Amino acid sequence: MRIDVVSLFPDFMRQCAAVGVVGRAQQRELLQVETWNPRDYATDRHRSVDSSSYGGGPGMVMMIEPLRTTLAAMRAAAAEPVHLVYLSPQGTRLTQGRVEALARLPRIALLCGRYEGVDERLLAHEVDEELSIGDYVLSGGELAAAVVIDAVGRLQDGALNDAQSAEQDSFSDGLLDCPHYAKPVHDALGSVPEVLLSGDHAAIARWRLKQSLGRTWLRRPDLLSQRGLDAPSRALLDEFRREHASRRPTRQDDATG
Ligand code: 4FM
Repeated sequence: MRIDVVSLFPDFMRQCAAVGVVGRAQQRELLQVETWNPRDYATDRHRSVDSSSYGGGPGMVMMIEPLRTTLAAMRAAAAEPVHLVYLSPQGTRLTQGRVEALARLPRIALLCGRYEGVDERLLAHEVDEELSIGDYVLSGGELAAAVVIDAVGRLQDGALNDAQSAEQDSFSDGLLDCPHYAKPVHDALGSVPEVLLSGDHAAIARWRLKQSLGRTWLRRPDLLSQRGLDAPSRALLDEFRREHASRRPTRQDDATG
């Protein structure tokens, strides 16, 4: 898959995409990230990409012309149509489902805004989809684009090894992830749950699903109502609830009740 990023901070975007699983996916040629800087397509002697906002007010707005020229150059370097995503708090919330759909496309482009916004006419004519990574305000679209590159890049075939496989992810089945434990078995902070040491793979899978159901119920009940539960999962969650009601309180109860 190829991802083209239109940004005034191309070095930052390349560095974001160069680390960890996604960096390795690029080395293995499963993913290609290219950057386009609108500043390079500005035509006046100051290489301006922004101007003041009609209607008044303090902020600057990214102008149509440098962006249109940049996007034309980007699209001219593509054999196929390119699905252009604009990142902003006004977009549809990004979900793992949307990430999975984007990951199946051969090519997407991410448009990163700066200043107070991008000229609405450019957005209306060029953008296929507006996405938000969450209800908070960043100073530009770059970090949101980096989130998309990471989430989409790690799903490319061969990017994850067996241990990391995407089937194990939170949300892959609409539930939160179960707890994980590393060495040592016994510590002053507590012991690893015994079932995880039992070698009984069926019992371990059952425990993990129960924990996933229980945590989703405690922390993200909205996800459970979306998903609905089959009879075995409902029974497991009931078991979790009974154990949860009779457990000793923990620090996290301050936050989650
Ligand atoms: C976006 C600042 C465009 C300026 C932003 C411009 C964001 C988010 C975000 C900031 N993007 N999810 N939340 N962008 O805050 O995606 Cl011109």
